[in-house]
Amino acid sequence: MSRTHQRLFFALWPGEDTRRALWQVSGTLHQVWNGRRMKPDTLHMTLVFLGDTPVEKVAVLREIAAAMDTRKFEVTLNHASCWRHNKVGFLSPEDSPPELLQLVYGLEDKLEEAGIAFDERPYKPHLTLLRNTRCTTQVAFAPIHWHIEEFVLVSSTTRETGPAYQLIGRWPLK
Ligand code: 2AM
Repeated sequence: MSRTHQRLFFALWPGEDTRRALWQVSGTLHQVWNGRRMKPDTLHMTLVFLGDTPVEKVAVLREIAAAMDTRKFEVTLNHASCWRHNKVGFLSPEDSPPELLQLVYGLEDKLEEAGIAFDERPYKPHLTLLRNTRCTTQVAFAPIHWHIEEFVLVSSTTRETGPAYQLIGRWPLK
């Protein structure tokens, strides 16, 4: 692992109850779609993906995160789908709550002002449950109502067993 850079992203990190519900849906989808299930303790929704970031920028990232004034909100994950190009199977909200977009775009604006690079492709809220999968048919599941009370900064390293995530900061919403 590099000492000068960390692979970072801002994310929503589920609490235990939501994590359990997500794992259950992942099992339901996996039975039909196959593929590889993401481990329950790694499930998350990315807000902004920074990628390899110089470690000296982390202090600025903390300042940016602490200055966000987004209110608590709820995300309803009621849609299950796959992307063809990367074979990812995911849940997403049919409607993105305004607070979610405010948080994402707020972070992006501040990162841009600070000259910190991030993935600038249009934001598509999604929570990956399966990799190497194909959506063969629609699968019914009970929507997950996820109460968002905080967001986190995550450092990602690649292990033989898959990605390992470490939470290096967490900030409560208002
Ligand atoms: P994914 O689940 O769709 O792969 C850690 O890799 C997290 O960052 C995952 O949620 C992953 O999304 C996301 N991610 C990885 N590379 C990314 C990129 N280039 N742009 C946006 N998000 C990315």
